[in-house]
Amino acid sequence: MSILYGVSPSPFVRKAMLAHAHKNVPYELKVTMPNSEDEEFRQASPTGKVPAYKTDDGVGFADSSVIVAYLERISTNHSLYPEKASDYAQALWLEEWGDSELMAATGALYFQRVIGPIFIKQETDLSRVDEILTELLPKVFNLLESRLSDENWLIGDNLSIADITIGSCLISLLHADYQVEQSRWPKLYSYNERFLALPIAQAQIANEKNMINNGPS
Ligand SMILES: N[C@@H](CCC(=O)N[C@@H](CS)C(=O)NCC(=O)O)C(=O)O
Repeated sequence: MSILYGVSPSPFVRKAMLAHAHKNVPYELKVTMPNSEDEEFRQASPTGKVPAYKTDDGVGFADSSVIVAYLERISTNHSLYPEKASDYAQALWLEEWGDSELMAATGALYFQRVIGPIFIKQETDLSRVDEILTELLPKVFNLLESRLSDENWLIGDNLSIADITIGSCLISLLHADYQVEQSRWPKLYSYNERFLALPIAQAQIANEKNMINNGPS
C-alpha cells in the first residue's frame, strides 16, 4: 500500500488526505514531523517538507500538488481535475493561489492559535493576530468571495482540487476558532458551511482534533 508521510494537522498533509478520502484510495499514514531525519522519509522528501509519499511500487516524492496529481493518474474515481481545458486551468490556478497566498494568511492565524501554543510551546502574539484579522484575512477573503458563485463548488457542480486546497485552509480556520463574517463575505460563509459539512471534511476534522487535543505524543 502507498505511504503518506506527515501529520494530519499540517494543511498540506491534510490536503493530500482529503484527496485520498474523496477518491477513495487507500494509503497508510506514517506519522512524520517536518524535518524528520528518518531515512526512508528523506528519500521521498530531501528537503524535509511534509507531505511526502511512497508509491506501492516503492517510488518516493514530495509535495501535496504532486501527490494529488499522481493520485489522479492511478485512479480516475471522483476526478479532482475538471475536463474542460479552461476549467482545468482555473482549478490549477486556484490550487496554486490556495497553496501560497491563502495558505499563508490562514496558516498565520492557525500558527498563532494552534500550532505555536500546542506543538512548539510558543505563546500567541496578540498584535500579530490583530494584523492577521484586520489585514491578511480580509485581503484573501475578498478575492475568494469574488470567485465564488451560488453554485456548489468553485468550479461548477463537482468538487475539484481547488475546493480540496481551499477547504484545507478553511479547516485550519475552524481549529483556530475563526468564524467567517456572514454579512461581509456571504458566499464564502455558505461555501465554508458546505465544505465543512462534507463527510470527508468531518472525518478529517475528527482525526485532527484527536491529535490537537492530545498534543504531539
Ligand atoms: N509546497 C509544499 C509545501 C509543504 C510544506 O511547506 N509543508 C510544511 C508543513 S505544513 C513543512 O514541511 N515545513 C517544514 C519546512 O519548511 O522546513 C506542498 O504542497 O506539499
